[in-house]
Amino acid sequence: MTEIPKNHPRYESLMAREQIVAGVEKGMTSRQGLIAQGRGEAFDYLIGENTTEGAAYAEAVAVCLLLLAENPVISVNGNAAALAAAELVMLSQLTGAKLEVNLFHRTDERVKKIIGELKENGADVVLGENAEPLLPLEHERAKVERDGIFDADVVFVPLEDGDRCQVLTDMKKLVIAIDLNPLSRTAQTAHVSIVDNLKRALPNMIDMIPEFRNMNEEDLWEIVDAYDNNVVLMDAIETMKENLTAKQNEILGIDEDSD
Ligand code: PTJ
Repeated sequence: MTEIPKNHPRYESLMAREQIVAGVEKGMTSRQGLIAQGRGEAFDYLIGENTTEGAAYAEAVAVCLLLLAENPVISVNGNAAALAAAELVMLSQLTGAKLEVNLFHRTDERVKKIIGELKENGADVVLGENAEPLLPLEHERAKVERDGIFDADVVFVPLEDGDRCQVLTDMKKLVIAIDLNPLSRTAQTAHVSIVDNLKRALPNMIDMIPEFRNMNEEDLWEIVDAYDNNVVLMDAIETMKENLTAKQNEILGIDEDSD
């Protein structure tokens, strides 16, 4: 692992890279996961490497939905496991959501390694080893467990690659996604799209749980029902446009505050 000094201006981002590289070295993360991380970094740069108001709102709604769900499942892939295994386990414990490993570049070895990582971080049970091709997809993401994603009413998919999200919504499941790319099929298809870095979104969600845990179902549904995912997606795109314009003005020496 490359030693990154804490005062490096890009410390957080470089550390996340190291985590993904370590995930590949451990056999949990796919090599393609390195590319996915790079794409995420680029969008994170555009959003300002901060949790926007819109993302915080989506995170709150996601927490409400997880608390309301009868059979919530958190789907874990190689990138999520490398970046935030402890937080995924904590979120599952605090909301009662099951953890299931579901991979695009699936191998039994990777599934076992990710389950091992989640258990090392405190998980008791992790589904995924007994997955069957139950989803109408022609790739390995079709393999899910009957008691897990197949039967879930709410599925939380941190870092997804598109078509499974569509299939899950077609199956009338409510889907929460984390994806820094607001233009992706996943972000456009999910019911709640969190346009934020997984590494910020999960701790935010964990911190929000005490605020919602004791609310009655009616109040939680009111929050969920008032939510419009398109507004959140538009907000993310608007923030990116504003950040690009501000940078452009800075390069051109235009003072935004002057008339
Ligand atoms: O472990 P596997 O085999 O299931 O494979 C996992 C990856 C992520 C490789 C696979 O699902 C994949 O190829 O995904 P994509 O199509 O590259 O999509 C990943 C999305 O996540 C992209 O839109 C990225 O912008 C986004 N992303 C990447 N890193 C982060 C992120 N979003 C939030 N936080 C991140 N850290």
